[in-house]
Amino acid sequence: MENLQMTYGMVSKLNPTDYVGFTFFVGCMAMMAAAAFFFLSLNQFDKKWRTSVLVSGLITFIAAVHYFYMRDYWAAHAESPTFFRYVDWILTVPLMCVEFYLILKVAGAKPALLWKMIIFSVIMLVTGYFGEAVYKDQAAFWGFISGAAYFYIVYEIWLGSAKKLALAAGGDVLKAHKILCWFVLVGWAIYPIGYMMGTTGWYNSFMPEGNIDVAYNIADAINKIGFGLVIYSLAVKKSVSNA
Ligand SMILES: *C/C=C(C)/C=C/C=C(C)/C=C/C1=C(C)CCCC1(C)C
Repeated sequence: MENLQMTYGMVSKLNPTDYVGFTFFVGCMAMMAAAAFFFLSLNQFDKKWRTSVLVSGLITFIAAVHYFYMRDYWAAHAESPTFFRYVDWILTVPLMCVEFYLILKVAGAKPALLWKMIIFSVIMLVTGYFGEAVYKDQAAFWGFISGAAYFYIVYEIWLGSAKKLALAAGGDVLKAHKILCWFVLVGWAIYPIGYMMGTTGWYNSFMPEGNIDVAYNIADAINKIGFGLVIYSLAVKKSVSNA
């Protein structure tokens, strides 16, 4: 890949056609702005909803810090910052499971549901890391295991016990749950597509080759900030109606 950078002191020079570097830079700013937005909005909510918005702020804040590292790593080495990427995910994806759990708590969600979702998301990420970074020549195999864990999460929230709790809660909670379900089905599906574009496997015959980081960066912006905004607007509605 053509990506020439020279380092002058602390700031690396980015090539004007380095779109990967561009998305890393925009990612830093977007995550940082989103985190500031969520944190600064906290006071306007009822206590019960504050924790949910706080978690949205933590997710985007953790991502912002990792994006600063990933941006620098890319600028310095012109290769995927896979390690930092997965450290970010292993922290933020379980926090997204916490978001699901917190909004369903009003309908009586038990911690067992939370742990089930966290365990499956950790399986999804650890096996994805194996395929992407450790056993690269078995990327298709590890991607398949990871995909199975992903489908279990999709099943759980769309049709399983999480869905039943959302139905029991009804109203704004049910609506927010539905939107979050679409995020997981469509927004999260960008990740396995990026994985297939950037690794070697049977799918290379129909998957266009592409930059894995552009796909992941776009997906992160949609999912982390979008997810947070859904929670934010639920909290706004709930706090206004109780006032
Ligand atoms: C904020 C970060 C998020 C929401 C990350 C989500 C990541 C995934 C849904 C990754 C899924 C993968 C597969 C389903 C198969 C291939 C390997 C992965 C890890 C890219």
